[in-house]
Amino acid sequence: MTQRNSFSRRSAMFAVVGALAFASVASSAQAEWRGWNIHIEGYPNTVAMDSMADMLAEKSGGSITLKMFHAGVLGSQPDAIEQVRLGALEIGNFNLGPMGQVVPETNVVSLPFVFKGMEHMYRVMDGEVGEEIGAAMAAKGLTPLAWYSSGARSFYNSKRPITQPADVEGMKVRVMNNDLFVGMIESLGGNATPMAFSEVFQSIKTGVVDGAENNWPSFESTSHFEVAGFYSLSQHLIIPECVCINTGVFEGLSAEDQKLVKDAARASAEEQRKLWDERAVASRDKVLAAGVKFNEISDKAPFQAAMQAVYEKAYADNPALKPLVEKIQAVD
Ligand code: BDP
Repeated sequence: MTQRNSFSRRSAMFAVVGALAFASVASSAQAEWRGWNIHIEGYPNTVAMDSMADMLAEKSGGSITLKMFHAGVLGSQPDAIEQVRLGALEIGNFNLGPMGQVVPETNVVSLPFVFKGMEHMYRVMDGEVGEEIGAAMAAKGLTPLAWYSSGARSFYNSKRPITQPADVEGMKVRVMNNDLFVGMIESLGGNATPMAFSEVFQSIKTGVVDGAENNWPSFESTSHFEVAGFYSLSQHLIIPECVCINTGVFEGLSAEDQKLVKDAARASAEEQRKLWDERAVASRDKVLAAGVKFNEISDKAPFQAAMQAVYEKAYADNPALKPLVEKIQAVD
């Protein structure tokens, strides 16, 4: 499905989901929430979201229940972001990458090489900048309850190892739905195709695209490694993920329930970050054992230099991003 089709389908859907959202708010004090998650059983996010659902039921004595729908069965990520925003779904585990189209401030974490590493990203998101980004999200209907990890994304493809920007030239690369990522690939001389996560395997297999970029766990859990045998450790993006709740739903809760829900999300994030570290190693081991050709990139400076254009365009589109980047850089 092209992005354009998915957008027009989406507008038709909104009329319906808007009515449903109203009906669910109007119904009763018993909250029965539905949650969206893109990942399969056993993936750190899936396990952690299920834990959150268990905690909610237990701590609320059954007055708040969360039914999780995994593996993207309720739709693509851009659609699900809209559904939570409008209240047709209450909760979602979202990557902040595609959220940039809806909440421009979140684009700051999608800027290539903006974080110094995973620990830096945690410190930034758990601090003042995380609060600021969170406030912008909440104002658009997506209140973040906790931040999950999504590791570092690197390039993989079916053609050749990537060691320098010239290796990306002419390559057809799938990206998440955000213009910023299109610019990122174009700055390296490649051709970017925004596409739903669920379509990537088939698209690499049939040559619609040559490759994509993702962290070890997603490269493995989707079986992309079976059709893209070169993984090059560019680590160009470290994008956090949220557990987000519809702002209206959250604000409709008592202060006590808001705390209960936040606590459950934060406990699930602690679990997710721990599971993440384990899964990253296990996934890497699994794909390497399956024969994936892996290379480190000793000199990332040429990639970073090529990203200047991405920063300049991002600042021109949204001047608010520059002070945010400076705040991120000021965090140790
Ligand atoms: C994974 C993220 C997921 C994204 C996916 C993608 O966890 O939210 O949808 O990448 O590339 O790492 O679409």
